[in-house]
This record gives sequence, structure tokens and C-alpha cells, in this order.
Amino acid sequence: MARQFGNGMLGKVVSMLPLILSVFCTVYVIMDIVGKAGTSNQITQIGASAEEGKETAGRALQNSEAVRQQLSRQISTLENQSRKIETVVAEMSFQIKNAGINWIKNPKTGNEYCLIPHPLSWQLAQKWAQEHGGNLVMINDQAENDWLVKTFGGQTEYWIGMTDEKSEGNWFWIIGAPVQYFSWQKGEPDNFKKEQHFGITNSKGAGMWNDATPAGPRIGIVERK
Ligand SMILES: [Ca+2]
Ligand SMILES: [Ca+2]
Repeated sequence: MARQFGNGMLGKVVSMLPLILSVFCTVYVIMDIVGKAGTSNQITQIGASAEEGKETAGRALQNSEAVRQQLSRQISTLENQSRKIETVVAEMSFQIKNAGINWIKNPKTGNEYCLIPHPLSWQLAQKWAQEHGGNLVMINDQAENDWLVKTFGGQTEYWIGMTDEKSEGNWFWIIGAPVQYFSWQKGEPDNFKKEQHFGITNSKGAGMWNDATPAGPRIGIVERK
């Protein structure tokens, strides 16, 4: 009975083995296909995401380059405007400095001359002259000395641009050239109290020079090219 049962069941199982195997194989193949398809989808998605990221990065790069170029143009424009403003300020500054100053050209020297509008020490007069593009006057000959008297008068004492401060009795123009033409007043230069090292003109006579202490204050004659 048991043998029959055993034989009966075993026989059925054995007879069904191909079918069971076939079902298993089919299920395995289906699962494999489904698994591969899933992985493939994931890869496709990752690929798409990567491509999208690349495009986004590319657009960001293009945008940043455009921004950089725009900033560069704006900086260039600002630099140009800054230079224009500097030029205008320099011109205005020059005009303000020279407002009310009457520069007069000497046809023989080709240079321009003016009187400083307020009395100063010799050193400050020279500073003023430099700030206005010149120096205290350098008088090279009788013609220039006469022209100054004719142009600015012979009554008022004015600073001129010579000094023997560095070496007593050795007179130099402020620009460094030795003085070769002189128009000293009689008895001058006397280096009074050993304190007189700066030149003035119109001293007790039109166009006559004297040595003086630097304090003044006096008006100076300025010469510029
Ligand atoms: Ca002196
Ligand atoms: Ca003197």
C-alpha cells in the first residue's frame, strides 16, 4: 500500500518535474528581464540627470562669462569717466589758481610774468610761484630788468628769484644758474647783520637790487615759460 502510495506520488512528481523546471526557468527569466530592465531604467535616468547637470553647468558658465564681460565693460567705462573727471578737475583747479592773475608776456624772452597778489616771505613767494607753474623771476640782462620796471612799476619793492643763502656773496637764481647780470643799488649787497641772502628789486630806485632778510612780507614777481 505504502509502496503504491510512494510509487504513485513519486511518479506524479517525477512526471511533473519538466513542468516544474519549466515554470522555474520561466519565472527566473522573467525576473532577470525585469531586473535588467529596472537597472537599465536607472542607468538611463542617471544618464539623463548627468546630461541635464552638464547643460545646467554649461549655461551657468556661459552666464558667468557674460556677467564677467559686462562687469569688465562697466569698469572700463568708469575708468574712462574717472580720467575725464580728473582732467576737468585739473583744468578747473588751474583756472581757479590763475583767476584774477594777470600773466603778461615779454616778447623778447617769450616768457610770462605776473605779480603775486598778496605779500609773502621769500620762501612762500617761491612756493606760490612753483604752484603756478613758474619761479620767482630770473633777470638775465638789462633789457629784461627794464621791461619789468616798465611793466610792473619801479616804486614797490618786489622779491626776485636770487639767493646767496648757501654761500655768502655767491648769488644763484632759484633754478640753480649763477647770477651773471647784476643791477645792485649803490652800497649793496651789504649782507646787513650777516642776515641778508634774498634778492629784491626797486630798492631805493627803479630796477635797483638789494639783498634782504627773507621775512618781508613782499610781493614777488613770477616768471614762467
Ligand atoms: Ca647774503
Ligand atoms: Ca642789503
